[in-house]
Amino acid sequence: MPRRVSNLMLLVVLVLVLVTGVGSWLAGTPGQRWVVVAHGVAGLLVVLLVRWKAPVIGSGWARSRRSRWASLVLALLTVLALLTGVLHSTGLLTSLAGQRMMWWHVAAGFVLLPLLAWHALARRQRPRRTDLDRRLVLRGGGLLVVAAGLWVAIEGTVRLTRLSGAGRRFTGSYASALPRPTIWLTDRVPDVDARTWTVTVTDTGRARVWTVADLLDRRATSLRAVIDCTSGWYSDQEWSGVPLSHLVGPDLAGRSVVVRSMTGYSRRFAPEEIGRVLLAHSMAGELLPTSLGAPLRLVVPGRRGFWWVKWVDRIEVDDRPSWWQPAFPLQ
Ligand SMILES: Nc1nc2c(c(=O)[nH]1)N[C@H]1C(S)=C(S)[C@@H](COP(=O)(O)O)O[C@H]1N2
Ligand SMILES: [Mo]
Repeated sequence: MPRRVSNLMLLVVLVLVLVTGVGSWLAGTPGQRWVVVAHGVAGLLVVLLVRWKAPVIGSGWARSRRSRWASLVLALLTVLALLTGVLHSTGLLTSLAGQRMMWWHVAAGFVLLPLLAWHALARRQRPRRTDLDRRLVLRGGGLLVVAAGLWVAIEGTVRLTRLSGAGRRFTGSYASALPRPTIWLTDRVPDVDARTWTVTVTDTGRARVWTVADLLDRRATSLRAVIDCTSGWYSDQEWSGVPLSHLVGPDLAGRSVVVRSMTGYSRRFAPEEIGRVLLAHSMAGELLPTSLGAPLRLVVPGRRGFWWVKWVDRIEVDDRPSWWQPAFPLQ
């Protein structure tokens, strides 16, 4: 393969890795499993492309440009991301220096991102129209088949040898007996006093204020649901509380519902989703501890953990569409 072509192919695959990696955080139902599988296969494609990249790295290094050190760091971070990905998914090693393997994997991915952008610009390769010929399509297809085969072989080996990776959920997460108190980014556990806590529900100018006692007095609805954090764990629990549909609506057509934490953290939901969302006060028959969102937190079956807003104190119905929010929380 000409160097230009293998360089470009590697760039395309790396972009695919990053897109499916972030996409894996959105996978909440088994039907979205393919994103997580695609991430694994794309990662293995990177490994296969090393064969063509190695001579490029060799001659680049020999040119002794000062920026070669930045490229070296990029290479090391790529190796770290690949290694931590394999260690996490096989279960060979699930934590390192007090952090879960998934944490290292995500950290490597994020630090790598700006370096990759710089490298791709500084060592720009101009694609030629003739690059995309039959040979390239065949070669690309062949590599994809080999990568998929490797993925199946690794997954099969993990199951046959009963490595702990075999017990992972379709999202790649590991079971945890209890949910792990988790902060998305920079949020903080607030001071909570359930006796004075209120939830204000507003809908087109009208507001209704509920105390925790009001909500505890209502007959609780219970359901089993899995909370599955993007940091790589999940926990299957019985949650009890008040269905969100008892507090808002019913005429929500064309509108959406924002659920806010006392901390400012929030998520917006489409009307058709509200039916399965619970405003929970209890887990496994006990009132929630503060770290897990007391006095009231959301339970959103089929959605990843970052949708399960903790310390809820405001619920607002407005006319904005449900996609009117960043794809991920910012705090
Ligand atoms: N207010 C608030 N709610 C939040 C978060 C947060 O940082 N702030 N973290 C989210 C994330 S990333 C997850 S995985 C779950 C974790 O719930 P737990 O701490 O009960 O395990 O809460 C979600 N709700
Ligand atoms: Mo999370």
